[in-house]
Amino acid sequence: MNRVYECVRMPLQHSSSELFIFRCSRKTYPSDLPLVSVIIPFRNEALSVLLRTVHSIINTTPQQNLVDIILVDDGSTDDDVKSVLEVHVKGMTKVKILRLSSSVGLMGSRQKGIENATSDIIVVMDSHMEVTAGWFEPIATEMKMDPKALLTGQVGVIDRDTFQFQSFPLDKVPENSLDYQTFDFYLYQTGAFLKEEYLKTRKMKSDPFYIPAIQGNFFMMNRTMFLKLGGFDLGMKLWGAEQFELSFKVWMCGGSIKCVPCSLAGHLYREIIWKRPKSETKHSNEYRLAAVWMDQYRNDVFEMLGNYSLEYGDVEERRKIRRTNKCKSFQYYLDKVKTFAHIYIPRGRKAKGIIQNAATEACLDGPLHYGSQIAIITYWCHYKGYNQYWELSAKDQLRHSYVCVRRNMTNHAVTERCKEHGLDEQTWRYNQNDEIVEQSSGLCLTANTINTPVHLEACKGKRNQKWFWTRLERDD
Ligand SMILES: [Mn+2]
Repeated sequence: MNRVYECVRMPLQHSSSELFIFRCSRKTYPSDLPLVSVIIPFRNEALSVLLRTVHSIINTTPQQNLVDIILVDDGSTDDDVKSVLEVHVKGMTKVKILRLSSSVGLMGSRQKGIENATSDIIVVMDSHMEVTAGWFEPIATEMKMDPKALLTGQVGVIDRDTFQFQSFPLDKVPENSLDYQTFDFYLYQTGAFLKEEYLKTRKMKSDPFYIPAIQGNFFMMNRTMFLKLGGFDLGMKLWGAEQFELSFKVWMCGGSIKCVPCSLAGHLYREIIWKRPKSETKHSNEYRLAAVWMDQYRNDVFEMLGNYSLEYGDVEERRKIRRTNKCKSFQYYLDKVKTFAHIYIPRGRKAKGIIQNAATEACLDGPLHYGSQIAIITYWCHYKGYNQYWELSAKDQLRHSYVCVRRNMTNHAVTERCKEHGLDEQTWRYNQNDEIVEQSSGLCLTANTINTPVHLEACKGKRNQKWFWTRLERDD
């Protein structure tokens, strides 16, 4: 099972975070820390889960710093959170319930809560999370020192059966394998590595570090800055891509994003309540984000998402926010991120697009998550990008996102996480005979029947060894 952390992802080996907390507890923090409002949107959350969230904040946040907890009910229909909730929070003077008459989605209800907050520093979190003792001081100290930062903590997993909080001791993690959450150009949440040389510049392992983007379920920010940057884009629907919109503009408009590893929270991974209706234009959130903030990379996003629909509504107001705040370019952001993280930027590619086989006319198809050695197949071409969109990178990797195609022991093409410094079995060439040749073996990618794995065999100029890319031009 994949254990996903907000800014640090690791397979869990220890259920105890004692060592980690011990190291953090040796830090000292100023006494005059900012006042905060905590915003928690919910929709039909299990009452007990919501209450655990609320209690954890009340129990662990210094009373003098906690101004209020704003629970935003996004039009719940379940009885207990609709009516019984009041009974449970009756004695808690800091808890406010803001009921929205109809559902506006996760993003919209976060926004409503933020607008109604009275403190200048806001903490936004999900309704199925718990903060842990000592979470507040490290993140609030960082906010005090760097008011323009968008901050997040280390978010571990709450076991959905036992409700045990789980995290891992950072001490045990090799520095060069700090795996953090970032985005790819499909605008998916994915993982990539922080640069070792950057991590070494910090005095202590428990010091905050830069990250490219937040996951969105736990963050602290200056409210004035949040609103000045236009808040969330309410032209987006329900949820999705809004965390990247906030992240991109914070970096581009004079701020930065940091993970404060000593601020620990747990998240209960569960089904997403806010369902996108099928009728809704696919990817309009991603298109809006790309159109407003991503400059020349906009078309890459459109292409990777298959140009399925370019309808994304009017974005002029959002562009105005960018101009008013004199925000820098998306390239500036990418260059900044490159100083501390290994990210894949789709440029200098030798070929891109769908890859169609001459014999079967089917398209090369493979998952967008790197998992472990999942077979690449051919499948009927759907011309919608995604799992059928491929790039031959500047480093000769046949890839999409952080997923590379490699030859395995049985000469099949399988997925593997892209290696930063090239791996022979991940190196490919597209030659003049329209063959895709794996470089360490000289074998050719060969298609079988549709919906079966492709394999590698000696190049014989056969039609099932000929492949056509939609776009061959090299990009800048
Ligand atoms: Mn969540």
